[in-house]
Amino acid sequence: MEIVDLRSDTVTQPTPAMRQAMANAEVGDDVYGEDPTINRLQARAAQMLGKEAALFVASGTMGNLSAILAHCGRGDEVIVGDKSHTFLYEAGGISALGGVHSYQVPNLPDGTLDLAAVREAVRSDDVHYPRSRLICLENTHNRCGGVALSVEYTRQVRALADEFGLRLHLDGARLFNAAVALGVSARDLAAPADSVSICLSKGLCAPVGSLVLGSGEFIETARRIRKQLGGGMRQAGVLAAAGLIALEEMTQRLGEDHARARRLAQGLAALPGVSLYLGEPQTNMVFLALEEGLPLNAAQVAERLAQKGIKVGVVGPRHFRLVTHYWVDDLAVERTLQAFATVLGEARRML
Ligand code: TLP
Repeated sequence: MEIVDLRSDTVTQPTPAMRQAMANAEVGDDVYGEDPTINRLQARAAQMLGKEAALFVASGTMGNLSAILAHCGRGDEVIVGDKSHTFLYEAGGISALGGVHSYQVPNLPDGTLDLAAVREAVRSDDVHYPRSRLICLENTHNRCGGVALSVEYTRQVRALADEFGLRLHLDGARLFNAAVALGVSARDLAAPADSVSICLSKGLCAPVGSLVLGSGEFIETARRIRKQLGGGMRQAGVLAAAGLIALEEMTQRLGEDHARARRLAQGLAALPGVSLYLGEPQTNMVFLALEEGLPLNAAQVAERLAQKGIKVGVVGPRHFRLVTHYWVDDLAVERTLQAFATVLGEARRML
């Protein structure tokens, strides 16, 4: 039975073209700065995103961590959304490893932070307080539904950061999805931020890797932090080769994933027993809630779906996340809808 894996776009396998490029990649020791493929990837990413320099890192988590540690010292404070990936899902790395304190501002349903709330979060110069240093945004915003934050909003946050002498970091793990959804360039979305991290291994299908981008000086600091974190890799050009295809080719096709997410959402919303609790998908994520009365919880429904070859993410007692990606085609969408219809039908018959 072929498995449809909708748990995340992180499950994507490298494409045949990537495997070919990996086999043929020219490599060198990247700690010496001598891996030609990594150097090409970093230069190309910097050019695409309009930043001076870029650094190849092992993961999105390492990208955010090395960027935040490059901006902040011990006891400094970063203003983050309370549903941000950095706050929720990075194992507390910024505080555990960097001594960086976080101030969590509630994320609004559209993934933004209320500007007045951010303003209030900025600390005054008082010996009792940590020093506010950085604001972080996430685009697309994962736990707010894969929603895209506009260029205009990002500029407003930049202006606020400038008013208080703060820096701005953008977790752009899925920045290209945001760009496609908004019909703008990833470069324009990244422009207001001092630093941005992007992931190659999610919807873009590379097996491993992310990039941190910013000024030349900032990237030199991030490079040293990457080394401290044990992230100085050697002949990692085999990975960067796939990353180049991710940037050049896979960014062009994300609209297909968004269209399938919409199709999936429409089909699911039409079934009795479930609803789209974060609204219609803007990008490649569908968030679904089970009706209160149903006698099965999300884990039990997921288990029954898995028996039919459909894997979905369970994100709460009655909540699912389904993520479309390169390896989810039209047939996979139809199979998913059928499987949900069957399992929900079974659940209703238990009533
Ligand atoms: N997100 C993963 C899980 O960790 C939740 C997923 O399946 O979506 N920023 C954002 C916005 C992310 O969604 C993720 C991964 C990361 C950073 C971290 O990337 P990795 O997994 O490469 O460390």
